[in-house]
Formats: sequence, structure tokens, C-alpha cells
Amino acid sequence: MSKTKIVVIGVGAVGSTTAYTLLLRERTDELVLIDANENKAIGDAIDMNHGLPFLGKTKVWAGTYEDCRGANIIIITAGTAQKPGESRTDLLKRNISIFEGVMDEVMKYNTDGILLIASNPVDIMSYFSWKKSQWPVNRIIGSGTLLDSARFRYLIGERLHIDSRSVHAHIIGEHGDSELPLWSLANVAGTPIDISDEDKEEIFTNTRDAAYQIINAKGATYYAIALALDRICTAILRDEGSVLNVSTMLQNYHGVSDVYMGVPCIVDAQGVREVLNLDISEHERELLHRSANKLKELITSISM
Ligand code: 6V0
Repeated sequence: MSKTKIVVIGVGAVGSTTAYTLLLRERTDELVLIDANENKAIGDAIDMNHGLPFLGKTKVWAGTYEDCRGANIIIITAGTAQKPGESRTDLLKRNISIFEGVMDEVMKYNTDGILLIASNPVDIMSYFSWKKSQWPVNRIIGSGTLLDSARFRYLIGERLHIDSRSVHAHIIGEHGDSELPLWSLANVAGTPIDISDEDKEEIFTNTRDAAYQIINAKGATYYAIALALDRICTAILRDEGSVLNVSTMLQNYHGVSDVYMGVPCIVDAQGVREVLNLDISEHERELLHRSANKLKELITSISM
């Protein structure tokens, strides 16, 4: 079997927690850490290497862009984190210019891997990466609403006293303020979720605003997103065909085209193999369009 390699670009809170999660779960043979702050990457690599006697044989090092050569997955979490009170869209211009540089470097050394984008606003950064790279859309994946869906499932599970892994429920659309819950399809063992409208509203609000709550409390969010990124990497490396709500390019999805957004997709070794066309309600369709329009306006505003 050939060796697997994952490169993490940007080892701040999200990148280093993701790398550590991949290490703990022994997901890959080789793990490369790259950051504009070289000392952070070097320090993280040394620290993680000292944990290897308790783990397995993963090779971890602080690398350069040349190390993107042969990587199966390149995770990009470089950027600036949301500040308290700052919307994800405010980050956009700062992060686009960072991505310009990062993508130029990555593409010198890798042309057939999968790019997994986490930097915010993730749908726009994924769209930008696709546009810049001209790679097939299936190989440019945004973390999308996978984290939001996990938050949603957790909160529903808490309300029902049911293991969140047994709750099937989706958040789709923008990873951000215009995302929407698909209550019409939410279920436990095929049974619709029977809670009051007030409870539904509260659960969705807490899902949508979770990042603000966590950032206000401790400055950044990183544990759950690291697990979400690990989940996507696993689906790719093991060719699982898992249904995950990642951000992908939509074409005539309930009438939405030419925008990256989070929707349930089948993810395997090719990346996004297929987008699942869900039977959503008319109201949900309207909200989906609203979310798509918001993202398209942003794309136009920075003339991509
Ligand atoms: P952070 O802790 O500031 O880390 C960012 C890292 O990127 C730092 O170590 C920087 O040195 C590094 N960096 C900056 N510019 C470059 C560059 N040109 N090349 C390489 N490295 C660079 O931020 P944090 O880790 O908290 O967040 C990273 C990004 O993830 C932000 O855009 C967040 O908004 C986003 N998140 C996305 C989530 C999602 O669900 N998709 C969830 C949480 C955070």
C-alpha cells in the first residue's frame, strides 16, 4: 500500500488541533505542518513527535510547500480568525489575499490531490480556490455545514435525550448567518422530530450562533471543526462514500447554480462524488435561494 500524506497549511488554533486529531486517530502515514509563522509549525511538530511513543508511527514534520508533492489531502486553515463581534464575511478580503499566495505555492507542487478548505468564509474561500486552481470541482471541498450539522444534531439529541449519532438532521447553505435547518427531513430512525416550534427555533438559533458564543467565551473554535475535518479526511482516505454536508459547487440544485454551499454530498476517494438532491419543502427552497444569493453578492463584490 502506498503511503498517505496530509499537509495542513496554517497551524493556528484550527490547524494544529486538526493535525493533533489526525495524529491521535492515526489517519495518515505522513503529516506535514506549514505556517507563515515557521516557528509555530516547528514547535508543533516537535511537540507532536514527542507524543509518538504513546501513539503510532506517523511521521510529522514542519515543512515547506515542496512537501505538498504527493499529498493526498491538503487542508487549508490559514487566515485570520474571527474577532469577537466580527462577522465571517468581514474576514473575506483579508483571507482572499492570503489564499492567493498559498494557492500559488501549492499548485507548483501538487496537481492531483484534494484541497480541503476550512478558512472562513469557507464557501467563498472554496469557490475562490476552485476558480484559481481550475481543478475539477470534486477535488476542492469546503468543510461547509458539516460542523453546523453536528452542532444541530448534538442540540436535538440533548433535547430528546438521544445519542446525537442517531439523530439525522442537516444544516445546509452558507456556513454562516444565512444557513438553514432542514426540519422537514430531520428524523430519528425515520421518525420525524416531534418538538414545539419554539424549541425548534431555539435549537436552530443556538446552532447558527454557536461560533459567536464560543468565540465570545474563549476567542476561537477548534475542537469540533478539527473532528469534522478528520471525518472528511477519513471518508476520502478510506474511499468510504459517506454522506457529509460539505461545501461544493452547485449546478441547478433546486434552481441554485454557480456557488459553493454546504449540502449533503457523497464523499469518497475522488472527493465529492455526488451531490444528493434532497426533497426539501418550498419554504426551505426559498431560504436556500436567499443563502445562495447572499454568497453570490459577496462573490460579485470582490469581482471573482
Ligand atoms: P489562527 O489561530 O489565527 O490561525 C491561523 C494561522 O494561519 C496562523 O498560525 C497564521 O500564522 C497562519 N497564516 C496566516 N497567513 C498565512 C499564510 N499566508 N500562509 C500560511 N499560514 C498562514 O486562526 P484559527 O485557527 O482560529 O482559524 C483559522 C481559520 O479557520 C479562520 O479563517 C477561521 O474563521 C476558520 N474557521 C473555520 C471553521 C469552519 O467550520 N470552517 C471553524 C472554525 C474556524
